[in-house]
Amino acid sequence: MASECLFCRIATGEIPSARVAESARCVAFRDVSPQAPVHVLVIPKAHVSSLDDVADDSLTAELLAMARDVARAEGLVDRGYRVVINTNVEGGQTVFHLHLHVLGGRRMQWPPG
Ligand code: DGP
Repeated sequence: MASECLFCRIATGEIPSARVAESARCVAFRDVSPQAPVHVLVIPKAHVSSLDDVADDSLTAELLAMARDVARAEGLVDRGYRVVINTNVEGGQTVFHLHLHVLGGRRMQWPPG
């Protein structure tokens, strides 16, 4: 764990969050600044800075499966939803601990801003 990393501290529970799912390696919690009626973040518990830093792609698959399961549990599947991974500065990443955004409950726009 990187002790100064916000999402590492959320993963351990040191910083509170509204958790919606958890597995041995991953956790999902509601975004503090929701951009849609449903906005959940899925993260690895271990520190990984960005998608480009994943060393084990079984973790990538587990994160994506948890995002799918969260979308199902939140009732988003029939209407549709979006999963986003902002990566590094031009990708819009502001917290440098890998996270998948699960967004739903409104019509999404394309292209993204
Ligand atoms: P990104 O821009 O892709 O790095 O997204 C970072 C997200 O993290 C952003 O949507 C807001 C969210 N966020 C930042 N700080 C906190 C926090 O302390 N708690 C929670 N639940 N979410 C946070």
